[in-house]
Amino acid sequence: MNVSKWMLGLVLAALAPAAVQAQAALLEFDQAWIRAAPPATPVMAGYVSIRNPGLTEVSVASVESETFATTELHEMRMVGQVMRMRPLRSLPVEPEMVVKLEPGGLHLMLMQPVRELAVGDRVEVTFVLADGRRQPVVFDVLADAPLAP
Ligand SMILES: [Cu+2]
Repeated sequence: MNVSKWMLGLVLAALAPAAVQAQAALLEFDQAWIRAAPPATPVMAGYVSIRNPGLTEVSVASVESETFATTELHEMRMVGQVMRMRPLRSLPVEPEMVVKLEPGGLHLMLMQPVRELAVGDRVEVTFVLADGRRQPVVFDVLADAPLAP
């Protein structure tokens, strides 16, 4: 074995773990918005379209934001005749799938904003993936849902 082949072997060995990790893609976020609310409203809702461009499932474990005291992922479900919401433990996004957080369904529950938010403001919310990776996403504060692209 000559030196250059030996070097190549070292390089490939070093790359292998990275190649395996690369299978879990980062998520793609689109149409991220928070519904504007009257001043002093204690709870706001955020919506976003989340796409997994990869080949393996990617799961959102939690959401964080410095702009709110508490930030949770919520789902809506019918309990008897009543629509209730409850926190999700995690939000799995299947490969090639889009999960939509939208009014009446999945949403971000954004509690106790630390400052007043008005239409036109932008707020960063970080999505923490199950494997620990963090994806900050900028949300626009809007009066109503943005038009679909
Ligand atoms: Cu909620």
